[in-house]
Amino acid sequence: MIEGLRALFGGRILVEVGDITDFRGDAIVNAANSGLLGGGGVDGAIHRAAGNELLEACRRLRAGTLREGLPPGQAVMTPGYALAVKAVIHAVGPIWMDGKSGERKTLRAAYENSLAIAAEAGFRDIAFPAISTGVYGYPKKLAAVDSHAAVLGFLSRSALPERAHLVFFARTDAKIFLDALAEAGVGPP
Ligand code: AR6
Repeated sequence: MIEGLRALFGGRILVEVGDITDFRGDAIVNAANSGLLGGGGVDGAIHRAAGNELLEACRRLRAGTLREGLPPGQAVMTPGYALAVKAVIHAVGPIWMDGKSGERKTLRAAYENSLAIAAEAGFRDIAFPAISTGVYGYPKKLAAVDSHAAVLGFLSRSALPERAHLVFFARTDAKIFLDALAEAGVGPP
């Protein structure tokens, strides 16, 4: 079950808590790595819930158009297979180094390129995990400001997707997100 916590930007950005593999809508975004062949965290959960066909689809991408893998900041779509969504949009976030290695630009690109794929596909509801804030070590408060800016910017320019659902696995992470926006003065208190 995914629980709604807060609606921002007239209900087009929704802050939610739960397991993203439970999402019902058009697509979920995967916080993947460049290899695209699965991993831990949300990537592992998505592959487990989607079934082996997802891994096979990723293998085909690697054997075809993505022989070198998917560079950080980019995104690619596969079907959702056993998930309750039409598609999985695999996005590669930055590995946090020192904050001076283009991480912020790369994180924004990962969100924007995912949204562009969703818009092109005509999707209305798309769910994101907090890309790069797990194993990849991106500071959560900074990720809040950067991901929100990217999503808000894109939705301001595009009617699709209608809604971006930001799904946090931990309630404490959703709170960090909302507090960071309030602190930065970019969201409601
Ligand atoms: N639903 C929603 N969010 C989740 C779920 C879930 N089921 N499981 C974890 N999260 P991470 P990254 C949250 O580490 O930092 C993988 O091995 C988690 O609490 O999954 O982008 C990939 O293969 C955290 O807030 O992704 C890559 O190698 C967020 O998802 C690497 O990790 C992201 O944590 C990517 O690292």
